[in-house]
Order: sequence, then structure tokens, then C-alpha cells
Amino acid sequence: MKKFNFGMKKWFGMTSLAAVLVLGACSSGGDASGSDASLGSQVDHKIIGIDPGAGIMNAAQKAVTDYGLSDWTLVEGSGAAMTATLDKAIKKKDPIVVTGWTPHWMFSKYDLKYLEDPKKSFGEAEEIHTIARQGLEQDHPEAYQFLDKFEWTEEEMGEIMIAIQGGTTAEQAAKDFVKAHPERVAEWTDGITPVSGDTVTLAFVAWDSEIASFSLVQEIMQDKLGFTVKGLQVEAGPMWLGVAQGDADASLAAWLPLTHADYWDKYQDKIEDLGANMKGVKTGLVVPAYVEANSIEDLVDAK
Ligand code: PBE
Repeated sequence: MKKFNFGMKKWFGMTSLAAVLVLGACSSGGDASGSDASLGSQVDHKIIGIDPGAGIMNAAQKAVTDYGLSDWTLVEGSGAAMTATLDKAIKKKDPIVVTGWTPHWMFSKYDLKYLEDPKKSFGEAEEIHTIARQGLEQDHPEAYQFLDKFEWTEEEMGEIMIAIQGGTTAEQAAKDFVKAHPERVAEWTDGITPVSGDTVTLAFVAWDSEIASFSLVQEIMQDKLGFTVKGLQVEAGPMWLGVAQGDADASLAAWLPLTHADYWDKYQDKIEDLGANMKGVKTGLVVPAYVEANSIEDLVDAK
């Protein structure tokens, strides 16, 4: 059982609700499991998705159109429900197609592969950006300086995600990271004068990658820079809206240019883009390595 402790009641409620939704949507009815059946019929023409506000859901829906997968359904759920469904399938060596992204611990835990995406439905060269509300620089210059500077790597995020997946609390995983990488923390905080208890609110979505970034930044800002950091755990739309309206001071969870393009188009004039906090990230359709398909094109049933 994973333990998250952000001092927020929402977590368990949200996760179990999402799990119920995905279970409800996953009625059986696969019409074939023989090895001659198409991959589509073996998985009941279902792509296991995540929360409907996630940008990867738009991209996956676009892939359904781009590749002519009209008989396929994109199943809504949550990140946690998706990994639970994936785990079950892998234990039985069943085929499965999920929406996946990197960085994610699932690539270290399981032998997985991205389906090639020659039509680029999932875009290219994606980055995770830090976005801030207008006025943050004036109101909390030290927070702004740090958030503007903070940039890390997939491997570093992986350390925290894997620790959490292994049962460490997010808070403890962040503390362990800070202890293990003093020189990185010094780079990020150098020259920034600590404050005494100013409160900033960071909005994030409960995707495993964003739980990791929120937890680390919260720990550093509190422990090294003297802030009180509140977490506003919401869905993707409210996260962008929250920063645009100033309910949240910033977020480290903006996936650009493609994944959150709709939110960017809507809110770009009301937020400040502080640039990438991680480069070379990726989203796509993911299958266990034992599934024969190599490209999204292979999901089309042979006629
Ligand atoms: N994700 C993880 C998010 C961004 C971070 C790929 C699930 C999304 O699709 O919006």
C-alpha cells in the first residue's frame, strides 16, 4: 500500500472514486483470447487511460482518430487505476494497452515499450514547465527565483518515484533525496535569501511524476528557504485555472508544448511560463514487451 501524506483529505477519496469508474468501465466481454485473435479483440478494443483532464487523454483520442481506430475505446480512470490494471495484466501475462509517460516508475518495475507513433499524435520533444501566477515575482521574489532556477533530470525524479512506489512516504522520499544530493540542492538554492515562514501554494495533479516534483520542491522550499508550502491537489484543468486566477502561486506540472496545449492556449496570457524544469519527457501508448505490436498502426485489426 502506498502512503502519501500531504495533509490533504482529498487523496484517498479521489483515488478510490477513479478506481470505481475504471472498474465500472471494464466489464468483460473480450470476444477472444486465442493467439490468432487480433490484439484489439484480445484487449476488448480498450486503451486503459487515466483522468479525463490529463493532456495524454486528448493525445490518445487524437491517436484513435489519426490511426483509424474507430472501434477502440479510451477508458477513463486515474493514474493509480491505470497502473493497478497494468499490474494485474502483467501478472497474468495478458495483453494490455495503456496511456503511459516518462518519467514513470512503471518502466523500471516492468518490461514495457512505447508503441511507435509515426503520425506524431503524441507530439515530439515534450518538456515539463514551471508556471507561475502573475505577480509572484513581486510578492515572493525568493520563491520566484528558486522556481525559476529549479531544473532536474529524469533519473533524479526516478529516484523519488521509485522510493514512493516502494512504500516510502512522498515526504520522506523528498527528504532522502535532499540528503543524498546536497550539491544539487545547493545549485538550486545558491544566492537565494531564506524567508521566515512566507506561505506559497503549489498546485499539482496526483500523477506519480508530479507527486515527486511537488514533494521535492516543497521539501527544499521549506527546509532550505524558510517557506511554508501548501499543496493544492487538483485535476489538470483546475491546476491551470488555479495559477491563472492566483489561487495557486505556481505549478511544476505543465507539460508542453503538446500535452497541455489546450490549457496553454486558454491561460497563457494570465500566467508566466518559467521554462522547463525537465526536458526530454514523453507520452504515448505503452504495452508490455511481450505484446507483439510495435507501432500504434499495429492496433488496426487486419481486414
Ligand atoms: N501525464 C503526466 C500528464 C502530464 C504529466 C502525462 C499524465 C498529462 O497527460 O496531462
